[in-house]
Amino acid sequence: MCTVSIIMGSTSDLPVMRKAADFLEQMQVPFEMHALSAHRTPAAVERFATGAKDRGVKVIIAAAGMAAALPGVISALTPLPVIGVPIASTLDGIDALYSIVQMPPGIPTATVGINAALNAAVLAVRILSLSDQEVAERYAAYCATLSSKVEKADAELAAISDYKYKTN
Ligand code: RP5
Repeated sequence: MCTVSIIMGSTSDLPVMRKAADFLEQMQVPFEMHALSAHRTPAAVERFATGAKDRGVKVIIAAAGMAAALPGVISALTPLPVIGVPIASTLDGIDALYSIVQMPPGIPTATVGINAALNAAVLAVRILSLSDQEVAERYAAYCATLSSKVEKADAELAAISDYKYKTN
């Protein structure tokens, strides 16, 4: 059964959205990927969004560029949490960011940074971790690798010794 749906407006979004797929794969979370467009295939978006919960989907990640209506339209059609990823397709992604983030009251869409597909998947995993102990443990192990990375960086900075006034 698929737990996370990754939806994107076009396969031109795929190079960015692979980061979300890669993380879900790493966390061993079943996911599906579909291309749907709020403007080019509105009826298919409605079919997908209204049926997602009954199919067992728990979180939807929706990515789109330009006038990015896709995440908000999906959010309007499902009670599931929807995470929007603004894609830098035009205007450096500012157009997509503004299109996704400013939802009307009552229809929330969580919005990550421009092209921040990894963070969308991490947020999805955090949501799933509330009810899945195995996913929670895999996510905790991932977090530990982030801490180790910064601790290693701190040690490398401490080892720099070619400054007279550097005190650590
Ligand atoms: C959006 O329009 C897509 O999400 C994509 O970011 C952008 C351009 O789509 P293509 O013209 O590359 O299919 O709907």
